[in-house]
Amino acid sequence: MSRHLITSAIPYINGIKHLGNLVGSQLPADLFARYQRARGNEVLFLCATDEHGTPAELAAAKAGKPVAEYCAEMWEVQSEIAEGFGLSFDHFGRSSSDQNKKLTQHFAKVLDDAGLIREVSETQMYSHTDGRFLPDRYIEGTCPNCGFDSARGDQCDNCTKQLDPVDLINPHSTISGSTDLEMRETKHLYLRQSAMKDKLEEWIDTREGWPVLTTSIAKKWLNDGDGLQDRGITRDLDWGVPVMRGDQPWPGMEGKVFYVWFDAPIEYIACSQEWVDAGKGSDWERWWRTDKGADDVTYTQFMGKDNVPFHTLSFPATILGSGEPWKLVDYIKSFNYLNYDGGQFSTSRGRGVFMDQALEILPADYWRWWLLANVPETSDSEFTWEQFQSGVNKDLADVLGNFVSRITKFCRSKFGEAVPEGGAFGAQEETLIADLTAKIRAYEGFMEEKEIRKAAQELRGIWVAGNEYLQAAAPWSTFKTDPDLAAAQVRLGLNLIRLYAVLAAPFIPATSEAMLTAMQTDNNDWPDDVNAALTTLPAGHAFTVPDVLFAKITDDQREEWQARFAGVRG
Ligand code: B3M
Ligand code: ZN
Repeated sequence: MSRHLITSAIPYINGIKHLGNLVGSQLPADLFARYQRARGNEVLFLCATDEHGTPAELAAAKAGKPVAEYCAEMWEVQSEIAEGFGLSFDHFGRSSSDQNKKLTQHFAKVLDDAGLIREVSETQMYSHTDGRFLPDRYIEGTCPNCGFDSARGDQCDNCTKQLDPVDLINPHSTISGSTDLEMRETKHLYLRQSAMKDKLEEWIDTREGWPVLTTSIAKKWLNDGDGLQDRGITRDLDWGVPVMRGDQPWPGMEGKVFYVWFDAPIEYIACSQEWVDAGKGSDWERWWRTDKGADDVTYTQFMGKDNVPFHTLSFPATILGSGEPWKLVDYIKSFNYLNYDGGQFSTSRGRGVFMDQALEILPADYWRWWLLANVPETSDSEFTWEQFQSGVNKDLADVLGNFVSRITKFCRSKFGEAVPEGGAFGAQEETLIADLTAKIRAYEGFMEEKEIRKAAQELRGIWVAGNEYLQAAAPWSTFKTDPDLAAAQVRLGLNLIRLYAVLAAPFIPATSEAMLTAMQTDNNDWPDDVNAALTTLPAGHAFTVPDVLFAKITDDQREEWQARFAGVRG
């Protein structure tokens, strides 16, 4: 049994996420967690809301609520939607937790002790109209790197470059729109990433089999211009983790908070403490401290490409720089963007389908399947209603759903609602079993490697193989001449339903449950031996014909949804 620590990038608290966010971190992380659990491994799967910084402050202001209250409410909302999508977090934490505050202040102290923090007196953008400094998202302008005209003060969404507000060309305040800005003196703490460049580079260079997307982004920022830059880790904001040196005040830093990207990844660790404090686990250190048993943990992170610099450079700088035996990530799976119908999904512009809306129109498994099968792994991919309709109708309704319905209904009509007796598997069945064995081993390989599109394709192939067998074996004809053989074929078919439920559970957990319920079994053992797996349900075992597993999406529905989601969210 191996041990897997799995984290998904933690979504900003500022509203309900769209399907592009979902497929870029939480959903693939859930797939991997469910798969590892299904293989009998020990899993700790964590996610949380990212509650600090300008995204939270701006969204709360827009909602006209105190920021703490806004965050508490949105955590409830996000947590409920996550449940709706079957995201199987062991804990869904909050970066504003006390645990995270303490741990963030602790890291600042040990980094300072290690000489990795310096105080910088610098100029920041101050807005006369707003009467305040404008860090990060409070300011927008043109990206000096790529020319994108809505780059934010902390990062360009277009080219992923990490920025400082003063870098922007033609900046304006996002609060008032004012361009009446002045550079004003203020004091901040900087993490001396430059001093850790060689260590980080060596670490990146020795990661084996990492996705090119991950390492290429890391290398780009390691060697950008003058190399890795020091990063300001404090901000002139009210909301956030107060700047403290452990539990001691930090002279000169009164009234300031840590930068959201400093405390957000630390929440991965704090979340495991929240998990324990919520009474769900008993020992977080054996997941995180290599001196307390975490050296045999495999730690995998999932995230969109814009989050990669922070996870390959900034957070490892925190971990390595601390000099303490914290567990470093073993594998970073990163994703490109999912686009929406010829443009970008956009939270700020309300463009695309949001998670709550998706669940209003169809059950989670329809979305899970299509999104994972089309995950933007090697390049950006695109959601169109035509492709969604065709993917769902073909793979889920025609292939999987139809198989289940045909075999259960045929059995009920000829043999009754129990696995039929008599007959033995012949050459045709042996061939199928050999074929399935090869395909299942390939599927396991892709899941292990987190090659999600290939895994989905293999799973689809496994379903197709069952359909082709059924078509060729044709128990409805065999039944007339050799009812014993037909019984064996149907017995195999019913066992295939259980097998499919087990294999597909990481992708479509609710449907998988429905299939096991129909087969009246809770045996979800992984098919290490396919032959044995296909005799799990013995002759005489009762089952029921399930309701239609997947309804086809009609052209009318498609057109209605296309129109409904064409504009911006109101
Ligand atoms: N909240 C960005 C995002 O939601 C950020 C991720 C933090 S991961 C530690 O894409
Ligand atoms: Zn840019």
